[in-house]
Amino acid sequence: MWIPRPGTISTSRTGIWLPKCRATTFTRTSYHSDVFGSFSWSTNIVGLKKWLIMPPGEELKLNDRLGNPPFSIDEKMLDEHNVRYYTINQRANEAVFVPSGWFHQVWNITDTISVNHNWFNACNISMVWQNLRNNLKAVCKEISDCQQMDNFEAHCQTMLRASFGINYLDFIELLEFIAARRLAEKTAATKFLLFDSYRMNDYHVQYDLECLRQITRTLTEDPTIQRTALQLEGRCQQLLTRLEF
Ligand SMILES: O=C(O)CCC(=O)C(=O)O
Ligand SMILES: [Fe+2]
Repeated sequence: MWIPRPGTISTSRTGIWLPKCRATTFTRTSYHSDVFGSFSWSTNIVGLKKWLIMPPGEELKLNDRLGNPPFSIDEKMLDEHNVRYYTINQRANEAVFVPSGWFHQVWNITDTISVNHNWFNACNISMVWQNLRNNLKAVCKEISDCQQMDNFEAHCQTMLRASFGINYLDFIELLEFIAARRLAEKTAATKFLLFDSYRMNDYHVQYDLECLRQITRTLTEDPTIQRTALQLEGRCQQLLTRLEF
């Protein structure tokens, strides 16, 4: 169950998992990698969970001939396909960190309550961008028979938002939002308190600004952004100008 925080523009979200469980059939979260290519942590409050988790690239060994991943996995399947993976038995008071792009499946071995949080930041933002690009490619391919229609690219962006959760404009707005905050931290006396008490140090601000510069440069060079009639290139150029002062 996802419980997004209301009223904030955020690069992260928090969920609470309250699964019901019977003695013989374990409830589970089926095989997946996390939304957008985000990081996640998951902490068990009570109960026992079992994880099967694999480093990026290993999941390709399980895809079918059309490149589709299986819905569910088990150890037998992983062994048969020579997948390198880890088994984690997570007890109460233990937390699991899931790096970006690591596919996993999770079983509730007993009744469990756990809290889970997904986020992205300067360390994995390029992964989110790659995922966004790949998902746009997949959408365009899926409706390529409609290429001749008016506003084909705008339709693709609408479908990208519907299937992936964000589209190019949303991504750029997110970068603009974070850039405005980091620039305010750097150039003015504004110091934002994060999580009510944490204040970013100068290195953190500097690092985020450098990553923002790099990713914005990448966006300005992206053929879809240059081509599109959505005026995305202008926005990226403006953002870059602000960042390269
Ligand atoms: O606890 C679960 O059932 C799923 C957790 C998960 O997939 C995650 O934290 O990424
Ligand atoms: Fe997950």
